[in-house]
Order: sequence, then structure tokens, then C-alpha cells
Amino acid sequence: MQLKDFLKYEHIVIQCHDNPDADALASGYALKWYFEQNHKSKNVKFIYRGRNEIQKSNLLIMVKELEIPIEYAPFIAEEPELLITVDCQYGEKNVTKTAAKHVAIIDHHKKAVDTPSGMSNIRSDVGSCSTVVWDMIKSEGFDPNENRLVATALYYGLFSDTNKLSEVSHPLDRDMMDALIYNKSVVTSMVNSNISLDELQITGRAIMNYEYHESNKYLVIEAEPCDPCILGLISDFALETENVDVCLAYYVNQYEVKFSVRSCSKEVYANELAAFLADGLGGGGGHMLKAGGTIRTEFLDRPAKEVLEERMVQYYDSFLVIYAKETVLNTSDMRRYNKVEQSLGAVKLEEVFPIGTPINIRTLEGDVDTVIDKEAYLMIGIDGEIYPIKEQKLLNSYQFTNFRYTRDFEYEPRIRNTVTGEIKKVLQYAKTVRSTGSTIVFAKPLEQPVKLFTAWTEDKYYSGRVGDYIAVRADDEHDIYVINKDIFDKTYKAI
Ligand SMILES: [Mn+2]
Repeated sequence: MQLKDFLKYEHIVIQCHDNPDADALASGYALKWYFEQNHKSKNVKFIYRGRNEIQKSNLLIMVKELEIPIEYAPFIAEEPELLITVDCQYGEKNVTKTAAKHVAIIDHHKKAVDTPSGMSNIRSDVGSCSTVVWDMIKSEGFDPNENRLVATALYYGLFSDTNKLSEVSHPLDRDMMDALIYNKSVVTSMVNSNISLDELQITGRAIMNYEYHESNKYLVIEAEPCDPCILGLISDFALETENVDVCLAYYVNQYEVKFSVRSCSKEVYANELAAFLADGLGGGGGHMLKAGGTIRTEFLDRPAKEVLEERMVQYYDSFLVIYAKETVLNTSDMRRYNKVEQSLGAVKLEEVFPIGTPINIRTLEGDVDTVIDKEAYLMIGIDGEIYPIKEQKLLNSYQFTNFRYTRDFEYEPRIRNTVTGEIKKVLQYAKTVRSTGSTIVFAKPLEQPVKLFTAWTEDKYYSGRVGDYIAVRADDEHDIYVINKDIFDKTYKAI
């Protein structure tokens, strides 16, 4: 779905969820701005409905200072030609239903409704709906930076939905953060009016009622419904306590469970735990130390507290932690495999920017900073994963072919010259390489999830789920690793 598909409609209503938050306000604002850039005369309204008018002081500042043209419309007589719901999905409980001839949805929550094809853009892995709208507007050749107020709103939308950017994980979110030129003083005044005195009390009461689980050193803290940023505050603060390695803070309201996870344990990635807690019920993510998520209450058959507590226990029970350096696997029940020939992609970085250029490589898995030298290459793995590699190591296992390399990415990796800011996408520089060697490994499917610290990564683990493979090189008993089932099936054959 593209925004220009909607230009044919004359009468458009943009509606965000009831009890709007900063992200909802920003998404609708930017979208309305986009339509006005195209046709000044178009009849476009931005509304919210439901029982309550906006009250929170940061949102009141936002609407006033950023001149957000939103109307409170508890009753609506007209039936628009096109209704676009932003930061929510038409038909869900958190958005009052508005009759319309056509309905479109732009959102970043877990897909919860059926939508006619071509009428929705729901990107569940992105940190804010503001990011989704920003990306759509950019794809049409417009730049929200042309209006400082819109740019500031988008920035604050992402800022609020990701706990002050601390739970940002998607590269698109980082692209937007880097690109927006926003008004810092307005953001500061909103940030400093974020919590009401009532919420300050909620924070205190929540902390008083912590539950501590001594065996695994984690805290669970339930708060009354409040602004989600409070959860981040609580968990950041609680994690500073001695003998607390992990903290989960959450609240349950009528529609959803919101939670924040913090971890300072090298054996628990906050983003992994957040995804585990929300698995099948909503969405969760972030990065290794800080993460968060949402569970829709309609997917729960029991009280949220029970589900979360049970999943916390399951999370700790299920994983076997392996330190490859100190482990020798029993290979008697493992089969021997050979790596099959495969085609991967490689980019000689010197062809992208000159030698000596400091660059930032942005991929779905994260950012990598490096300086280009003569031997620097980028590999594009079988699953689209990107990693830097030196020429010698590349040539040890792969051979260049004359073919160009093509593939589809959910997010095409890009390289930024950190001095000039120039950004180039990698695919146009990628060549196909073919694997040569014939590494022999012992491998078997995992019967229990593991966290594996390889011999080279002592403070970083790789997770394997049941059905994934654990493998060890025949010529090095400590070179143990885990391989995703699909990748294993594609890259190894039994001998
Ligand atoms: Mn949102």
C-alpha cells in the first residue's frame, strides 16, 4: 500500500485510537500534512473519539506547541469517503467505530483484524506508528523535515513509544531518529511534564509491591494502569538494586498489557525475554539490556499476572546454558554432516566508499561501525544476515563468480559515510560468491532450548530453539555453534 493510492479520495478522515498518546497524535498529524502537501483543497480531518478528552500535560503541550490540528469528535454525523486509522486497527476495541465508505489502516501493533488487501500497512516490528508514516511519506518523495513541527511530533512519537528511545531496535526507527530535525526545547518541555503527581504515587505503590524471585534474581512489579513510560522508569530504577539481574514491570488495562524488561545479566537478553513473554499474544522487542512489549488482553484466557509469571518461570527453566570454551559434546549420538555448496553475497567495501572512510553499516540485526581498508568486505549470509569479513578469510572458504547478487530484504542494509552522511544501499555492489571447502561437523537437533556462548563470544550468547541444530566441527571440539533449522537444512547434508 502506498500513500499516493489515497490521493483519489476527496473526503478523508484520519482517526487515531481513543485516549490518544504521543505516537497516535504524531502519526495522524504527519499524514494530514502529507495530504495537504499534495492538494491544499482536499477535505482532510484528523480526529479522535471515545469518552475522554486529552488531559495529560505533555500531550496538551504537544497539541499546542506543535499546532496539531486534531479534533475531539465523540459524535460524528458525516460518513467519510476514506477513513484511515493510525496507531490502531479499525474494528479493535481501543478505537471507536466510525462508519466510512472505505477503510485503511496504518499501524505498528500486532495484526489483529482482517483488512482488505491494499488498504493496510501494519509493521509489527517497528517501534512506532510515526516511523511507519515517516517511511511512507519519504517513499513518496516528501520530507517531514520541511515542517519542523511535524518533524518534532514524529520524533516525540517514537521517543514516547520506545521508552525514551531506549527500546528502539528496528533499523528504520534508527533511520528516522538520525534524519529528523526537531525542536529540542519543545521535546524537553514535554519530557519534563510527562508524569502527573498521581502517577508519581503509582510509581511508589508499584515498587512497594515488588515480587522477588531469589533463585533467578528477578523482580516482577505490577503497576496500576499508567503512562507506559512509568514502566521504564520503574524497571530502570529497580534494576539498580543489589542481587536483581532482571526486572519485569507491567500494567494491565482494559485493552492491553504493557510491559518493560531490563536485564543486566549476560545470560538474559531483554529483547529475547520480551519476545518470549509476548509470543503469540502480542509483540515484544528492543535490545539486549532494555526491551518492552504489548499483549492484547483479548488473546488471554487467564489473568495477565498468571500468564506473565508462568512465562517468566518457563523462560528460566527452558534454557540450557552452554559455554563452548569449557564444553566437550558427546558426539556418539550425533551425525556427521558436510557443508553443501552455497551461493552467498559479498561486497568489497572499497567499491562503495574510498579506503580510510569511517562507515556505519545498518542492518536488521543492528549497527556496525568500521573503517574501510583494502581487505574489508561485507558478507550477506544465507538468511540475509550481514557481517564484515576480511578478504583472506573470505577467500579461504569462498570463490567469486561473475554473477550479480540479488535478493529481497525486509530492510535493505545500507552503509553511511559517517563523515559526509552520504548513504548507499549495499545490493548494487554485491557479487555472488560460492563456498568451496568441505567442513565436516557433528550435529544433532536440539531437544531443549540452549543459550550458547561460543569460544569467541564470551559475553554474547546465541539462542537455539527445539528443532534447531547444535553442531561442532570435527577438527575442533570447542568450535560449537547453533544453527537455525531452516538454514541447517539448506546448508548441510549428512554423510
Ligand atoms: Mn504507537
